[in-house]
Amino acid sequence: MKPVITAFEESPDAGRGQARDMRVRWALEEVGQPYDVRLVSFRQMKEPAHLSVNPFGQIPTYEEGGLQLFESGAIVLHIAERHGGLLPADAGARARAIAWMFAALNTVEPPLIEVEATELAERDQPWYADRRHFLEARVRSRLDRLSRRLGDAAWLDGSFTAGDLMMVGVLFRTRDLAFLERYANLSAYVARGEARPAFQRAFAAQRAVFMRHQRS
Ligand code: GTB
Repeated sequence: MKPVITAFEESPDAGRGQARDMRVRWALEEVGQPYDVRLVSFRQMKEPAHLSVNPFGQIPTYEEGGLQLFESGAIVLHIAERHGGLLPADAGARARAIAWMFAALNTVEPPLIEVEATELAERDQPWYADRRHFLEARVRSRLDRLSRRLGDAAWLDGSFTAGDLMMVGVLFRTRDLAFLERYANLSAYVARGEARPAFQRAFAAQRAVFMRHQRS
């Protein structure tokens, strides 16, 4: 049975792969699992049918048979556990890969989101410059540590895992914020992720939604 995921009918990112369905698409492409996409409008996301799958009224969601999931991290972990290729067979390495998924979502992504949010919602406030400075310092402290840990390695812990997929998925979104420029190894790491054929297919698929919408 093909899983069905949800994505924005009209993504505000104009097909740049910034919305979180991108990481779910990428995971499905990595494991070779075909999927369908149900596009939802902002109005539909807040209606009972969608809220019954994601109580916060957001995308992405994932449905497969009787299973309904929300949260991109939980969805990617589910995909990685059900298919080969994204989690190592060794129990310790598997646990570490999952730890990197949590690190991406719980330690690296939040300060980045805060920077995006303040830029969007608070830039006219008199205290904006101070707040931005504070938040940028938090992002840099996370990226400094991540950069030091990655060093010259290709991936975070040996071969490519769901931990790298999530970390690249988070860092990929920061390009507009120009944080990666000062970390050559993190820039190369993200570029390695983006060069993967599965990433390319996922990116093309989400972009096709935007292009179709442009034409209609
Ligand atoms: N923790 C959840 C997860 O990981 O799945 C967060 C899900 C989430 O933030 N979903 C967003 C959403 O549905 C889309 S991805 N927002 C609608 C709402 O809350 O009403 C966040 C996002 C949105 C838009 C852009 N963009 O335009 O560049 C980038 C990222």
